[in-house]
Parts: sequence; structure tokens; C-alpha cells
Amino acid sequence: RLWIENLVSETASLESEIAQATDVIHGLTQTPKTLSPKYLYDDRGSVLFEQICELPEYYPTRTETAILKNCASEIARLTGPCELVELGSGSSTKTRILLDAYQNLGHPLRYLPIDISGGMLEKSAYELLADYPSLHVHGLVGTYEQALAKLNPPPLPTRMIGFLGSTLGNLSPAETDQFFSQITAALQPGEYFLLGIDLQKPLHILEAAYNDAQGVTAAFNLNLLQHLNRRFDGNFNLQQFEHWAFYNQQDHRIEMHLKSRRSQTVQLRSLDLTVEFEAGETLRTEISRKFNLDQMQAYLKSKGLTTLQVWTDSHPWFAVLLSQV
Ligand code: AVJ
Repeated sequence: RLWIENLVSETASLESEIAQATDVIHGLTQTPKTLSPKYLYDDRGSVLFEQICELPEYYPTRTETAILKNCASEIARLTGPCELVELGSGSSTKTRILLDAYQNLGHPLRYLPIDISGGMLEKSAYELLADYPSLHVHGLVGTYEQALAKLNPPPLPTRMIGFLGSTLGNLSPAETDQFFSQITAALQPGEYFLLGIDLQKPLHILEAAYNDAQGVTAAFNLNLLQHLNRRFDGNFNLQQFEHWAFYNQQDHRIEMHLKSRRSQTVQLRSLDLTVEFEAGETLRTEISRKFNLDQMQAYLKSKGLTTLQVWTDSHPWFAVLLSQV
């Protein structure tokens, strides 16, 4: 009942290794320095993110979970039996709410988790198999692009691709366009896309969520440097960088950076790369866009996705949208 394919490990594809190395070199040599947020998610980063989800200040996870508990049975009714594909499956905690709903309707359970962190994917797959005796899991360890390109027609009548947690907010507008081209290419007419998005809201709530009192978000951000050290034989000194996150009101997004505490030189030996930081210079590690619900529906429509139903919490701080190609 379990099959996990690895699309990223060194043995899987040299092409993918080269793409990532090129990406890191490009990000660290441009001004301002930026890296894709996917480098936050090595196995330790994924564990730290799970801890973030439990923080009192980090409202998105618990808000989305509450929304899903309310709407899961309606989603299952609307789609009927379907294969559930999840982009960025992580611990698959919220997935359980959906699996329960399909199970309650007596539908067969097929789950295709996609995640960049192999450790987290494998662990959650085993936990799901233990709890859902009829579940079949086919996991793909890799980037969204790699995994979406590999999707075969589903064994069930239809398919739903889930993209929860507002991970969409990590993508720039240009990356979002590309992403939706891949989504609509992967879906057949009539298939479903389930999207969770974080909404615009007062600044103090947003900034608190990315600057928690316990410092878990800071540890999560700094862990990216540890990841680069391990992956590319680097010598980043984590003591010499600090976590910095703020809401960019103009672009409606949280920006997360690592700020150099002094002028310093860092080496990534396996990339043959030397990087200079000035005192106070920052490396942007993540954007987390906050959306407007009407604009998102219009955007989905422009991409060929018709929104069937929207659910929010009472504020509303977060939204879940079910759309169809
Ligand atoms: C998983 C991308 C949705 O942007 O809120 C949490 C990641 N970064 N705290 C987010 C994150 C800092 C999270 N996403």
C-alpha cells in the first residue's frame, strides 16, 4: 500500500542537483541576496515548521484546520470519490480531516503526497497507513515542478490537487503564473484544485506570527544556513546572522530575511563559491504573500479554474477555495 519515489536525492537526478546548485549560486551572488524558501525545508526545517504551527502567535494552521473541519464533508460530497494529491504535504495533519470525510462516505482512499523533505514524507506516510487500513499512498519526494511533471492519470474517476497552508504565498507573481500553468496541465477537465490562502489583515497580527516570543521562527530561518553548510560544504556561522521578519505593506507580503551582524566572508566549498556580506546586509529567505479573496477568485478564473465554493473563518483571516478545471 506504500510506494515512495525520490526525485531529488543525488542518486535520483544529476540534473536536479545542478539546477539547485545553480539556483543557490544565483541567489547568493545577486543584489539583494535571495534564496528560494524551499531551502528552509530540510528534515530539521520541516520539524521546526511543525513547531511553528503550534505557536500561539501563528494563527494560519489552526485557522485553516478549523475551516477544514467545517467544510471537509461538503468537499467530499462535491468531488465524489477522488485521488488526493497534496503539494507540500509535510506532516499530513490536515490531510486527515479530508481522508476522514472521504472515508465517511465510503470512498476508496488514495493519497499522493508531494514534499521536498523525504524524512517528513516517509514518517507521515507510515503513520497514515497505520491509521487508515484501506489507504494507498504513493509519495513523491521532490519539488512541485518535478512532481507535477510526473503525475500519471489517476486510478480513480477524478483527482483533486490540494495546496494548503497558504504555501502559494511563497511564490512571486511570476512564479505563481508558472505554477498555475503546471497545475492546469496536470489536471484533466472536471478535476479539482483545493487551495488554502492566508488573507490580508492588520499588521500587528501578521508581524507577531513571524516573530514569535519563543524564537522558533528565528531557529527555522537560521536553520537554512545549517542546511546550506551541510549540503554545499559551507561555513556559515549561525551566530553571525539574525532573524528579521516584517510586513511589506506595499506588496502585501511578509518578508523573512537573515541579517548579517557584521561584515563577513562565507564559503560554500562544493560550489566553489565565496560570498561577501556587509554589516547589516540581508539575505531574503522567504516571502509569504497575503491575499484578497475576490482578487484570488478572479485570478483563478483567468487561469481556467472556476471556484465552486469558498469557506473562511469568522474574521476572516484565512480562506479555503474549491475550484474546478
Ligand atoms: C508554510 C509557507 C505557509 O509563509 O506562513 C512560517 C512558512 N515561515 N513561518 C508561511 C513560515 C515562517 C509558512 N508557509
